[in-house]
Amino acid sequence: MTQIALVTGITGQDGAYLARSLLNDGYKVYGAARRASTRNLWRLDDLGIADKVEIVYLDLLEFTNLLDLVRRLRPAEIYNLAAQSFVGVSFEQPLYTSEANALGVLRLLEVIRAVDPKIRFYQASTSEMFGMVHETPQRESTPFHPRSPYGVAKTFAHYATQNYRESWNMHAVSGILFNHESPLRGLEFVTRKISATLAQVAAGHDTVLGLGNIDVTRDWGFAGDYVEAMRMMVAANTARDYVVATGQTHTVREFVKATAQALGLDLAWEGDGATERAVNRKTGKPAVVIDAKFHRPAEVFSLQGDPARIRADLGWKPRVDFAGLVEMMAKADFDRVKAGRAIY
Ligand code: NDP
Ligand code: GDR
Repeated sequence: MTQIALVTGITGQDGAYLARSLLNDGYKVYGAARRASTRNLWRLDDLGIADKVEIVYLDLLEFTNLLDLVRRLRPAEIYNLAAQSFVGVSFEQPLYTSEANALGVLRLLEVIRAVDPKIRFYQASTSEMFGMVHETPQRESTPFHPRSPYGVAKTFAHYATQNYRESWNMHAVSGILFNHESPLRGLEFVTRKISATLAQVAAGHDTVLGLGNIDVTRDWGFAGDYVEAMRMMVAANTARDYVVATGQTHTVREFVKATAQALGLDLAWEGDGATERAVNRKTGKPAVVIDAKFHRPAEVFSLQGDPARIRADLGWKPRVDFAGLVEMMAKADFDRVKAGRAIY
């Protein structure tokens, strides 16, 4: 019998990679999207699966909408990837962020409890819950200390998922995923902003990359690897939460330098703090500057995950390392710029 999966956040980065993985294994995939005024399936187009995913309308704020959908589709698995996922914007829209990222998850859990508690549920938890970290590396037992309305809302959702698992015996699991990136990453996130902007500089465009705090460190992996971890957690015999990370950490500055190198850009760094910048030696023009508007009211300075538990229990490990990720993203954006294709 064909397995049915419902993937919320299908128009996002992870939705596209997860849908492709499920389709490859013969699943019927319903992709849940909010109604938009323009078609926003470019990621599914990029992976060549737009006509294979059946799009349904869903908004995490609409309880009846969720209830009707789950009743009608009766999926065996629900992956909740939908969220207001940009940390920076969550400081400007804390209430909306909480409606979607916290209460939206509770709505889904209630719907599953009412329709069929046997439906397996995946919640997209995040390393942002560790925030101001209490130990390094961070593992499943590390205390949470979120630093943004986004992190606070995701922490509520994480505990709600755990509570439904314990109260109603549901196979409801959270993946505590560290940052994962790809050529399909949204342009406002720092890695993609770097690869897309420096690709334009390398192609001779008159563009400058403005960044906030470039001393912060992140544990960056490849999104295609991380959606496999989601599936393993949903398929596991025991419902358990896992940290998903590479265990390696780099600064934003290192990401910039590695991307420049991958693109053959020769940058000369000068100044420090707010005046630090990198000049393109070929043109003599600044290619990277510090712009205070990208600083956050509270920052998560450093993240490094310990994926030992998921490796031991489920055999998951990342296949793409930092250098491979940087090269993949730089090349994809350079090819897009050279071909005059949309950057999105
Ligand atoms: P994206 O921002 O690329 O995608 C988010 C998706 O959620 C989009 O499809 C968006 O739709 C949808 N969405 C937003 N608000 C609503 C709503 N109210 N109702 C229904 N859908 C909504 O995120 P990613 O793919 O990168 O991340 C997937 C999930 O994983 C998110 O929950 C994110 O918070 C979490 N996460 C991501 C990590 C990462 O490094 N990528 C790490 C840890 C957790 P639209 O296109 O209409 O905006
Ligand atoms: P993050 O990702 O906040 O970790 O959340 P993002 O790429 O936005 O920021 C990473 C770090 O880089 C610093 N930074 C900048 N960030 C952006 N976006 N733009 C800049 O110009 C810039 N300059 C410096 C940030 O301050 C931050 O420290 C992502 C999202 O996918 C979340 O949904 C997810 O939960 C976490 O990763 C894990």
